[in-house]
Order: sequence, then structure tokens, then C-alpha cells
Amino acid sequence: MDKGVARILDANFNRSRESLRVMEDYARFVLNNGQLSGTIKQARHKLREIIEALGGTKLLHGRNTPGDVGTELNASGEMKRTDTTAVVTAACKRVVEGLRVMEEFSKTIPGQAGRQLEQIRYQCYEWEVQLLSRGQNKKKLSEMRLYVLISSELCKKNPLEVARDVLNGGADAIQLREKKMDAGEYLVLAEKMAELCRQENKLFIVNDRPDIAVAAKADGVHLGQKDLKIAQARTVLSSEMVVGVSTHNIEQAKQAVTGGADYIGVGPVFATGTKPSAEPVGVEYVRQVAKEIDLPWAAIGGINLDNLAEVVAAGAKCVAACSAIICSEDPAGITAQFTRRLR
Ligand code: TZP
Ligand code: MG
Repeated sequence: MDKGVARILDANFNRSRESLRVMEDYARFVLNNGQLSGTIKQARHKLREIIEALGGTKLLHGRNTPGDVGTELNASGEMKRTDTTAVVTAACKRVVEGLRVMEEFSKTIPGQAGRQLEQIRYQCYEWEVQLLSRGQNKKKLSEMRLYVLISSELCKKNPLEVARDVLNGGADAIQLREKKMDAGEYLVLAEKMAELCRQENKLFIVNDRPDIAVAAKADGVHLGQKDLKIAQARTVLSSEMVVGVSTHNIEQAKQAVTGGADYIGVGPVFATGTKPSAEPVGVEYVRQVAKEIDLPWAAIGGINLDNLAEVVAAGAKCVAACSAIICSEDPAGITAQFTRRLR
């Protein structure tokens, strides 16, 4: 093999492999997404097989790092990244560059390497979208202050109008929670609400039903303790989708964290007619979560403008509210009062 080609393949194999590892670790440790990190890992192993077939250790003989005229040439932005999204974006760009260079020069060598490298490169374009959109959803969750639950049976007018009102009032996320609707009707409403939220760049979550969340192109699904487990729901969710879990005590909260939840609900803080069978857990649990849980979370249950200050004083940065907002005659106005006090 031409010595220059060997050096190019060796350098770009390392470049691509290292970048894949950055993507894999981001999926694994930042996104908690075992499925995506596993798929990226497989590609990293496939890449090793391709390089073995191209000559493997023979390429190493061409390596001459001290004599490489490019090691001193750093682009000015290379050592600075504003956040983890910037890190993973750079890795995604680097890997496809590396793969493309390998692909081109491997054309000078007989075999299938070019095609195989091309396939990994195409997968990388997909992964970039998945890694970044889930990352963006997680960022939105960490900045979320008001999460509004909408159930059509509690609305004083069309639930889509209520959704528009709460978005106008400044809500960061909407959850559609329909306990009595047939799946077909639930989906139609969810699709329309998802579209409204998308237009405003706000999160849209479907309660209970991962299948409807996927079909409606929601940003995620919310699961109760008796619903599907997170891993079970993930088998049908797209990898960019987030999962929220209701928790009623600190053990459940910790379990949700280790199970890979993206956010948790904390409550019911107060007794609520929206979920009359649920035993209120009080602000003490809010205090505990504020101290012990390092994941976005929303205090929920019977929260209104009169008791909001108490929940905030207990450490809640984000609250979820349903009846206080959607049962009112002025959902936009009440939402605006919530958001003003939460920011
Ligand atoms: N989970 C715990 S409390 C609750 C849910 C779904 C109901 C929240 O509604 P409201 O009307 O804000 O109490
Ligand atoms: Mg449920």
C-alpha cells in the first residue's frame, strides 16, 4: 500500500474511532440512552473490523506522529466548547469527515471497505440528529418552570384553545392526559396539540401511552408507577424522546433516576380533585427531592397561586399544574401569573 495512503487511513481511523467514542459516551452518560450508545458502539467495532481488513497493524508502521506536519495546526475553536452539545456536535462533524477521507482513499485498495465506510457515515448523520434533538429536549427540561397538564374533560372550552392559551401565558411544557378517551380519539387530539407546541418550540408530552406519543410525534411520554417501566417504554420510543416518571417518595425518585428517567413528577404535594385517589405526600417530599435528586423535576398535585410560594420555598424550581389553570375561565392569565412568579 502507498505509504501516504496508509498514514491517511491510520490517522482517520483514529479520528473516527475517537469521535464515535465521544458520541457513544454522550448517549450513555448524558442522555442515559443505552440503545443509542449500544448502536454507536457496534459501529466502532465494525470500523475496527474494516481497518483490520485494510491492513490493521501494517498501517501502524506508517505512523509518524512527530513527523506529522499537521499536529501543530489547531483551529482557533478546537480547544473551546460552550457545552456538551457543542462537544457532541463537533464529534459528529469530525467522524463523518474522517470516514469520508477513509472512504475516498480506500477506493485505491481492492475490496468492500469504501461501501462499508459509507454505510457507517450515513448512520452517523442520523445519530447526529438523534443525539442533538434528545440533548435539546433535555436542555428544555432543565430550564422548564411551568408544566401544564391538559385533560379535555376539565377544560371550560376546546382543549386545543386551552393549549394555545397556556402557551401564550408562557408555559414551558404541556402534557396531554386523557384517561377516558379511546386511543384513536386520543391520537387525533395529541397530534394537533403536538403541532401547536412544535410551532412554539415547547415540549409536548403524552401521558400513559408511549404508542400514542410516538404516533403523535410528541417529545416524550409520562409514566406512572403502574404504567410501563422506562425500559419497556423505550422499546417503542424514538431515541430523541424523553421519559417522565411520577414519584411519590424518595425511593421511587432514586429508582427513576437509575432507570433512566429524563425528569420526574414529585407529588401529589397537596390533595387534589384531579387525582382524588392519590394520597398527598406534602412539601417535605419536595424538600427531600430538592436536596437529593439531580434531575429535572416538577412538583405536582393541588398546586395553585395560593400555595405556590410554599412549594417554591421548599425548593421547587418547576411546578406542574392542571386544575388551577385549565378549570379557570382565563387559562392564559392564570398561566402568566404562575410563570411570572416562577421566573
Ligand atoms: N399526578 C399527581 S397529582 C396529579 C397527577 C396527575 C394531578 C395534578 O393536577 P392538579 O389539578 O394540578 O392537582
Ligand atoms: Mg399513568
